[in-house]
Amino acid sequence: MSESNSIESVLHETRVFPPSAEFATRANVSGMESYKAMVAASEADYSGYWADLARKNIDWKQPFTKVLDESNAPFYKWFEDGLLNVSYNCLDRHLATQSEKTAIIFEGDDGKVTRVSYRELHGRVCQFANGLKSRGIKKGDRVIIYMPMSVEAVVAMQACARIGAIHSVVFGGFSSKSLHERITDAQAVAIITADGQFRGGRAMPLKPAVDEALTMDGCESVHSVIVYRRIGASIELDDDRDIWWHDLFNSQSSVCEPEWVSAEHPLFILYTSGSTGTPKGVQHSSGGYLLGAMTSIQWVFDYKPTDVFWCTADVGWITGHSYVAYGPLALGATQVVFEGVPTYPDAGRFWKMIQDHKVTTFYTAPTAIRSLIKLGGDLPKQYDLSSLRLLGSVGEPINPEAWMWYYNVVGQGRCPIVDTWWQTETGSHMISPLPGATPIKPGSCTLPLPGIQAAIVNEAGDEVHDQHGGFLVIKKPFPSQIRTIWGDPERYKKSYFPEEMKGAYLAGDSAHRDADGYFWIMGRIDDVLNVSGHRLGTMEIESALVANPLVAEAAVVGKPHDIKGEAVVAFVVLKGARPADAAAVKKLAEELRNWVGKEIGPIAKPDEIRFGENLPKTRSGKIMRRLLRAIAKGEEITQDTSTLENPAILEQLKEVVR
Ligand code: 6R9
Repeated sequence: MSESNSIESVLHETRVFPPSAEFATRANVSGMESYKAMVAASEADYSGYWADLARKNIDWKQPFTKVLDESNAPFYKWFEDGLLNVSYNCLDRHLATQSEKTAIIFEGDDGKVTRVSYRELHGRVCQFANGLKSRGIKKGDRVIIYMPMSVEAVVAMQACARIGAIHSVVFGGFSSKSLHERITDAQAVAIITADGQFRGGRAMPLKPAVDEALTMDGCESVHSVIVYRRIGASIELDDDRDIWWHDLFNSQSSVCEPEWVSAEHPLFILYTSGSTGTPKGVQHSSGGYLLGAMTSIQWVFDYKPTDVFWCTADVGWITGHSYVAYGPLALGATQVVFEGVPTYPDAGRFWKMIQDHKVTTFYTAPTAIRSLIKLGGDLPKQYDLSSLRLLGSVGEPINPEAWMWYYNVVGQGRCPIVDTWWQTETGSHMISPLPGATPIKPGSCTLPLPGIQAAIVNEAGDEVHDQHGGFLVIKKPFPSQIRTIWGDPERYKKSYFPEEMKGAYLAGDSAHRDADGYFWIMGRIDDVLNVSGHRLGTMEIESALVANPLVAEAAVVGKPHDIKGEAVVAFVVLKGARPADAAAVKKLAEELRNWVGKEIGPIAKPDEIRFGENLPKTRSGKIMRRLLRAIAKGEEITQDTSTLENPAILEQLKEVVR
C-alpha cells in the first residue's frame, strides 16, 4: 500500500533545505530559536499559552474565565464561558479598518472573475442569515450545504455561523445515498444547494440528488431546500419546501445581529470515513476551532496582510473549512476561490491563475501535483510565477520526486514548502514546518506546531524513540480538536481514545521520526484508503458493493497509484455464476463501478474489480486482507497460506477486469 511506497522513497531521502535568509528575516516566526522558544513557552504553561493566543486572536463578546476543562475527559472544553460569534470574527471586525479590501477573488470554471470586498461579503452573509431566520432556522439547527465551490457556499457557511445554526457541508461529488445518510444522521432541518455546478466545461446537475435523497426514509426533519441558481437548469421546485436563493435573499435586510454563542457551541459537523460502519460526524467547536485556524495561518502560512492566499480545496473537505471558509477571513486576508478543475481548459490552469491573481501563497494536494507533472511538467515555465513566496501540501504523504518538482519548477527554488499533517478531526495543522524557521526535508511534515504535543507510541501506548515508528498520537488536548462524534459519544471514545493510549488522541496514522526528531507519515493504520487525498472506508465501498443484487460478498483493498496515491481494488463474489465471455465480464465490472459511483460518489469507484468464486478466508472465516493486498499489487505471495480455507481461489483472483 502507500505505506511501503512512501517508506521506500523516504528512507533514501537526505536532502535538507533551510529557509533562505531573505525569507527568514521577514517571517512571522524567524529561525529555529524562535520556534523553540514558542515550544518552551507552551510547555511551561500549557493552558496559559493557548489562553493568551485566544485573547489576542479572537474578539470575544464576553471574555472567558476558564481555559481548559478536563473534568469529563476525553470530552474536553476550551474557553467555555467565553461568548463569541465566528462570523463576526471573520467579517464585522474588519469593517472599520479594511471594508473595501477584497475578501474573495472568485474564478468560475469558465474563467470569469468576480471580486467581493469585506463590506459586500458581510452584507451578503447578513442578508442570507436573515433569509435563514425567515424560514424558522435557529441556533442549534442542523443545515446541510451541498453546493459547488462559489462565493455563495462561503456565504451559506458564514450565515449559519452567524445565527448559530450548525452546518454540515456535503461534498458535491457525493451521491444522493451519501447525502441521505448525512441528512438523517444530522437530522437536518434545511438543505442549501444549487441547481448544478460547472466542472471542466460541463454543467452537472446537483438538485436532483437532493430530491432523490429526500424521497428516502427518515428525512421528515427537512422543511426547507434553498437553491442557488448556477447553471440555469430547469428544475422542479416543491412549493412548500423549496425556494430559490435569490427569492429568499433579495427581500432581506443586510443588517443581522450575530448570535453570541459559547466557545463550545458546535460550529459544524463534517462527515469523514472511519474504519468501520457509516461515516463519522466530526463535531467541531466555535472558539477552539477558530483559534487553530488562525494561529496556523500565521505560523505555517506566514500570513501577511498583503498576501493573496489560495487554497485549492473544496469546501466539502476540512481543508476547505479551515483554509477557505473560516481561517483566511478571520485574518482579513484576500483569497482566491476556484470553481473548476486543475486540468481545464488545460493543465496550465493553476499556473495561469497564480499569474493572473498574483497569488503569494498556494496550498494544494500531492495528487494534483502528480497529475499536473504528468500532464505538463514544463507548463509552469510558461507563466509568471514570481508572485509566489510559499507553497503548501496537504492530504497525503508527498513523495520526494513530486516535492522536488513543486519546489524547483513551481517555486523556482525560492519558496519553502510547508507539508502540513492534520485531519478532519484535528481541525487545523498539527505537524508542519514553520517556513521561516524549520529546515525542510522532501517527504517529511517535520515538527509539531507550538502547543501540539505529538508523539509516536507502540501498541501499549508507550512512547518509542527509535526510528522504526509506531502509532501517531497527540498527548495533550488542544483547542481545535474534535469534540465528539455527532450522536455517538461512545464511538468517539473508542475511535480516538482507546484505553491502551493512556489518554492520548490516536490519529489513526503510523509514522516514524528521524534523528532530527522529524515526523514521517507512513499511512493509515486502519481500513481507510487515501484516494487522491480523500478518505474512503473500505467497509463503505464493500457495503455499497454487496447492496447490489448480483453481489454475494466483496472485499476492498488499496494499492499504490502514481497519481491518486492509492487505487481502489475490489474483490467480488457473485451470487450467480460468473458470465462466460470476457465482454460480459467487462460489462458487469463497469456496471458495478457505476453502482458504487451512485451509492457513494464517483471518487469511490473501484479502479479494478476481480471476480472469484470465493474470497481467501482463514478457517475462522476472516477475510485475509493482507493476501488480497499482495494480489492487488501483483506481488509474489510469500505469506503462509496454509490456514486458508480455500487456497485454490488465489489463482482466480489474480485476473484483473478493467
Ligand atoms: C487535512 C486532511 C486525514 C488523513 C491523515 C493522513 C493523511 C493528511 C497529510 C497526510 C501525510 C500529510 N494526511 N495530510 N499524510 N502527510 N501532510 O487531509 O484531512 O481528509 O481527514 O485526512 O490524511 O493519513 O490521517 P482528512
